[in-house]
Amino acid sequence: MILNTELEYKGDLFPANITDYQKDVDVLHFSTSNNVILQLTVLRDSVLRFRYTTVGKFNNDFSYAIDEDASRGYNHLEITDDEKKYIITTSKLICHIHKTDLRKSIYDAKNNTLICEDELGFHWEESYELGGDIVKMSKAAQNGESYYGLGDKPQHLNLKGKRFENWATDSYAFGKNTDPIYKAIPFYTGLHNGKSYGIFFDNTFKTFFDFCQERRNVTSFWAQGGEMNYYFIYGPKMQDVVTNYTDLTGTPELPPLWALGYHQCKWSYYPESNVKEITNKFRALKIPCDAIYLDIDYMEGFRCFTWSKDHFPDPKRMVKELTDDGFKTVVIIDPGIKIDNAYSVFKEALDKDYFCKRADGPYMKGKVWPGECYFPDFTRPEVREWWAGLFKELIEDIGVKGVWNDMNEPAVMDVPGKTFPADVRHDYDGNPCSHQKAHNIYGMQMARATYHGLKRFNYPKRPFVITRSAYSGTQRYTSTWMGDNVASWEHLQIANIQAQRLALSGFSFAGSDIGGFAEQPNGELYARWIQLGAFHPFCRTHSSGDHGDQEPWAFDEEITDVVRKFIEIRYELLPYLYTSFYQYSHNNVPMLKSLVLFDQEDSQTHYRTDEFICGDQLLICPINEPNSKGRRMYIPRGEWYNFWTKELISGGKETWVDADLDSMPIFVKAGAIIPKYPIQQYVGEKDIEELTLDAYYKNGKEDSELYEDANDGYDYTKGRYSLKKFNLAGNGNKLIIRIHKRGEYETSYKTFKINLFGLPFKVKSIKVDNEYVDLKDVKFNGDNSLIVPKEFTNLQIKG
Ligand code: MIG
Repeated sequence: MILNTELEYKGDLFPANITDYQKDVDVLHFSTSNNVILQLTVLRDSVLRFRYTTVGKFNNDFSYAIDEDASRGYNHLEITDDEKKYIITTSKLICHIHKTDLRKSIYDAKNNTLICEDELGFHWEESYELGGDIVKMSKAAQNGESYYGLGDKPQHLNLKGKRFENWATDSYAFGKNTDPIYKAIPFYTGLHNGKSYGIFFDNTFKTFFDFCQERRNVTSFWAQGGEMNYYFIYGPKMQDVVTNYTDLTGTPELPPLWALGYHQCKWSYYPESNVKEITNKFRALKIPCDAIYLDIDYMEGFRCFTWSKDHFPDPKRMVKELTDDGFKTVVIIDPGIKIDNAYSVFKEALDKDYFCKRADGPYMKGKVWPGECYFPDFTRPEVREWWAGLFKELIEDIGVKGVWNDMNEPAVMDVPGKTFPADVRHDYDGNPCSHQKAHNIYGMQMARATYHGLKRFNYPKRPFVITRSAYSGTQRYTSTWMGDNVASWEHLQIANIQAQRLALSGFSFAGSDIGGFAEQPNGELYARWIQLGAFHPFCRTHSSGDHGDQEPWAFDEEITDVVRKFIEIRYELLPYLYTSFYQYSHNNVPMLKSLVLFDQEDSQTHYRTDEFICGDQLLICPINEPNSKGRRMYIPRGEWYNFWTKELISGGKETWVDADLDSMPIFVKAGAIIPKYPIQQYVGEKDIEELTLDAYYKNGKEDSELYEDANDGYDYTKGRYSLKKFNLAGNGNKLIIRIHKRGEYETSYKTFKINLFGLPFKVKSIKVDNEYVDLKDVKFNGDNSLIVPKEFTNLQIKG
């Protein structure tokens, strides 16, 4: 078994000297005298792929992670060599490959500074037990280097000094040091000397990453099988590293806008009367909510695609009534299919031979909620197709709008390892393999099949899927949550870190179980958690049944008011969040930005964890401790307005910020134009008759964006969207706002209400598109707000 640590284990093998070099356009092959081949592909000027074999021949090249639409192409490629090395030069990078041992060094092409260098480089250990190799890579750590990424790890944002394992694991009530948990996202970014690069180790076996834990100056990563196959992505801006990784592994299409609303969940709301009681209460208390979830108890004996006749006698009617009240119904679907010959889903899969099998032929039998189950092999295209088809009734007929995939690590009860044994067979899309290789992508392939089912049967509306397990690239199909967290203050911090970490690992559409899944929060903790969750791309309260109620009104009235207030802020900010989603979906930009991602040149940001930017102009910092009246936080460089008091503050320093229970530290970047909807109880409740723009004066320039479309459906792909770019420029006693519009979508509203904050002068004149406006004609109130037609292109305000 793997004992690897580099120092402990002495059985490592290494590449020998290069004996042959071949080039086929942008794919280079370097072969050594001991049968190692390095295949180097130049994907982009800043993206190189390194792939190794130790047997002189590569296996079929196949990846679930890489998006088929990933960009490719470079401006420049030149290959030369000297006595010691090959030199590959693109417009961004220079890569040296040493002739004696295949080790590599990568430099920034602009100034020849070292970015990343092999220490031992590629090496391997023969795996007599499993077959093949344990493939390893080690790199020299640079001075002051920091590391970020790896998906859902609950530890400090900066991974330096730690070692991690990637093996999707059901982790009820995990803690800060639990590793691994539900997801396997083998991507990280390194940052040193102001420059950032990323490494995506696209290997689905159990992988390990060591960030200077074993040896102070070395980082390494290795896998229990498969190929050493990784992508090197250069920034130097971390944001470019993340967007390039996200481009490589893909982004989701836009979700329906309601999916960015507030969701209420519980294990479990049943029977129907209980569901109605909850949804009615939301409306009665005027707490906005768009989605209600049904956990496993809605089914008949936990059989997927069935309904409990006792608890939900007429699901179609119920779902319709919920829909009429603005609630979208989301139901859970697990991978385990109950062994029951009278159950059609089971029978069909058995007849068609769709279930996973053990190495010697028997089916993979495991106990989950329904009792003994078999499990579909989602790595087989026909099985995914069949699975997608199973959603017809649920979606098309009954009207369910979203599906929640749980237990897809896959989790199995009462067995060692809590998952399939290693010998289970998978098709792996025509590359048959054992569970060792398929484990980490099993959940992803389930969510993918679910997504295709929803997309088909919900058409022309957009699908909504949420998954617990994921591998790199899963974000193309589904949103995600962090699994079974705990109602504790520490877990509030963990949720904050996980959401940021997932965003910088390409997976923005994520949120925690607000309030905690296990145990019971008090009202204060719940309120503080809603405050954070309101600024996460996915916003849902969820909790397990055995620990009491966890609805916005489950505490006292003061708490209910705080919860309502923050959910209302989220609903006002929907156009801002949707624009941010558009920037993610379209430009690969993460929806949350840790401070290090926002300003990597400021070394103060490298070890910050609490503060983050939501979208690109709101600075958020949750209150993580009980009995707080505020907290100290770091304000990044630049000018920021306090969201509540509109007071202007210069960043680059730590400061105390007041935040009683009904508040939290929120700042707006100076110059920002923040679009706002009126408060609605659910998306689409109101026709938007006027869009509010909160414009924050800046002495200088700032750009903002507003993306809009029909909020559902696919018309936007045919040009029916509206993308407005705002340029705000302030200069002494003058403020100019310009708009450039793209796209053919006509918004329902005719006017903007512009709220001006921070104006350093008293308004004397206003010009809209070069026409002076009579100050009496524009509704220029004492509160510095004015109403202008949405078609305006140039607004000039003078003091
Ligand atoms: O073994 O479906 O993480 O969100 O409520 C527990 C019941 C199974 C685990 C999920 C949780 C869900 C629960 N599930």
